[in-house]
Amino acid sequence: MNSQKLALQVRKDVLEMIHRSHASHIGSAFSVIDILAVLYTYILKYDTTNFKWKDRDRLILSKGHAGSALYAILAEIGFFNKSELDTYYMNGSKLSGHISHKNVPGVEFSTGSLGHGVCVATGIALALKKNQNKARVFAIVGDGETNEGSFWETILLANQYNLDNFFIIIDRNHMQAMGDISQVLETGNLDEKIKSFGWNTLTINGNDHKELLAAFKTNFCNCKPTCIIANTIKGKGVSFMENQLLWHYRDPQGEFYEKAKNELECLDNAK
Ligand SMILES: Cc1ncc(C[n+]2csc(CCOP(=O)(O)OP(=O)(O)O)c2C)c(N)n1
Repeated sequence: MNSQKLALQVRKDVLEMIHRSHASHIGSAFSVIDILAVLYTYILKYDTTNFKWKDRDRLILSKGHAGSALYAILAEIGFFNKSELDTYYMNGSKLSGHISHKNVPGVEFSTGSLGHGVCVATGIALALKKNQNKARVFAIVGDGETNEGSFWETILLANQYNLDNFFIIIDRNHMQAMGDISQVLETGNLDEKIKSFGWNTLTINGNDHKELLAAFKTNFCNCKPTCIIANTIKGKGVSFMENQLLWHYRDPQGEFYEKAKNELECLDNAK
């Protein structure tokens, strides 16, 4: 399956998961799906039959509230049975609302408390380097998440240790839970700021698969970590959810669910 097809299928899966369970964060999940689809289709080294393969690339979804997107990708590519997705956010399910690695093959680390996952990812990248393991580490953070002080500690540390095996992707949809980033806590020019800490930086359209692929394949050859600032649209893929804060928490029911489902079907038929 190519990354476009995977992304569309995952949007459909996530819509069903969140509709069924009355969970939140559909806008956050739709924002990051293209990034995940390109990574899992073309970039990451993994083995679905041996999740703990020591040379695998590691992906940590630091914005763990968008876990539905990662669960759906992992099921689609065969880490576990797709029927598990039906249990998402239900009592007794392994698939909790904020992502969990407990008994879920393919998930490296449980996240949800913003600013934590990216720090753990830094530690893993440092350990891999010390062990001369060539695997790479990818951490996906939200732009609201960059408000956390721990994010900036990571930016300092990864530069100091020349973690050229470490990649941060900022899902920059310009919104967080309570409003626009500019109104809650402005982050300013992330590209310039992070570059000034010694990192390689790239700013791209994070919903465009070609741009994502080119960014992931860029080789800077300078022993420095890389941050990709991926400009995205929160709620991407469903017209009435795009850039609408309401869909950070609201779950699609009734006519909203039907309309979202139809729009995704139309996208499928247009291919
Ligand atoms: C430490 C911490 N504080 C607050 C929250 C509550 N919270 C959940 S999602 C969210 C907004 C995150 O915004 P962003 O990182 O931009 O991700 P987006 O959903 O926009 O993709 C907040 C504040 C949290 N999960 N963790």
